[in-house]
Amino acid sequence: MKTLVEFIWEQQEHFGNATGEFSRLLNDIGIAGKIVNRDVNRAGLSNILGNEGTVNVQGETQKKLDVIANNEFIKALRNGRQCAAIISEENEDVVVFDGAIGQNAKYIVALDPLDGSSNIEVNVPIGTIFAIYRRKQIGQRVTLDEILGGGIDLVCGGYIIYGSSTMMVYTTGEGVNGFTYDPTCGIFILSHENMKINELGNIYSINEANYIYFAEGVKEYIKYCQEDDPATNRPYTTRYIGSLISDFHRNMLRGGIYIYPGTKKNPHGKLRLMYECIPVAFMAEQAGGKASDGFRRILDIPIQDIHQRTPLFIGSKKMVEKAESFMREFSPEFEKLNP
Ligand code: AHM
Ligand code: MG
Repeated sequence: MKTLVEFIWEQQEHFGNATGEFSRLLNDIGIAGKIVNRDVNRAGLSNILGNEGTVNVQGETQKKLDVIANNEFIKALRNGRQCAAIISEENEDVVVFDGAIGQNAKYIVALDPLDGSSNIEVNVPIGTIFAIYRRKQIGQRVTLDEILGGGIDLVCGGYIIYGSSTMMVYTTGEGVNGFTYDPTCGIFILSHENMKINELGNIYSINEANYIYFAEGVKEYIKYCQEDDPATNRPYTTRYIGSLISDFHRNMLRGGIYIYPGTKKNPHGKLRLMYECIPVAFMAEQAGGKASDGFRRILDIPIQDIHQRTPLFIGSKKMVEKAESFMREFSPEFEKLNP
């Protein structure tokens, strides 16, 4: 039995000259995750369901739990002192920590503290998604120019899923590992080692209510998924939870594709690049899967805005490649709609 903390420290020893700062940072994320897990689990008993009465930078209604989760992560990362700044779905601007931490800490964390929050009241799995970026230069207070001007490198992508069990899953570029939370002793334990996505699955996940707005390429791919062809295991089956982490986690374990496409009205789709798409793309690739905007790797998209959106096609490699081939054939004009 290996705990998350043991695993993090072992990895650090493996990489030799590490100082322990990154390990502490990951550990802080695990601690915040445990606190949010407690809040999510008891939400119906502590009067923290429902709307906060405010909207976030995206113009979306904030749930009380969105705000609570955001505060818990900011608090844990500030106390941990390894993170110079936070980019959050719930904050319009970069949250730069005061004093020496905002200047000298090596890492910046981008996160969606509680993704899929429209599912909170109905007891459907929700999650925290995070990406950790390493600053190329320290000694100066973090600025927006540093972030958008290529001053940071992605070093970790992960999520915590608050589901029938709570899990933390992450990659630092050496495979993907999953840890299940044991609430009886309050620790995350390694349960899913070196996770891999099947090359080809038979589940597709997309919000088909938006069908009329979809690009021809997406419509054609959906038709392809629904065709009868036993040789390729079609028709596939459809599952859509409406909580990216839940849909992605299922596809990690079973194979499949998740699509949140752009439409003519919203060519960039809905999901945010820095703290939703990049972390899951990093994990998908590390698990042998693929993540694209329909034409190019998510991880190759330049970051131009901290709240930038992008279409997302993610999951089993062959399924994503097939969807891309439909986009190229039927909707080539969409390639130019994203920078
Ligand atoms: P959120 O960050 O406001 O919760 O939005 C992101 C979520 C994803 O988790 C989910 O896959 C998607 O939005 C669902 O959107 P829709 O309701 O349009 O299908
Ligand atoms: Mg969210």
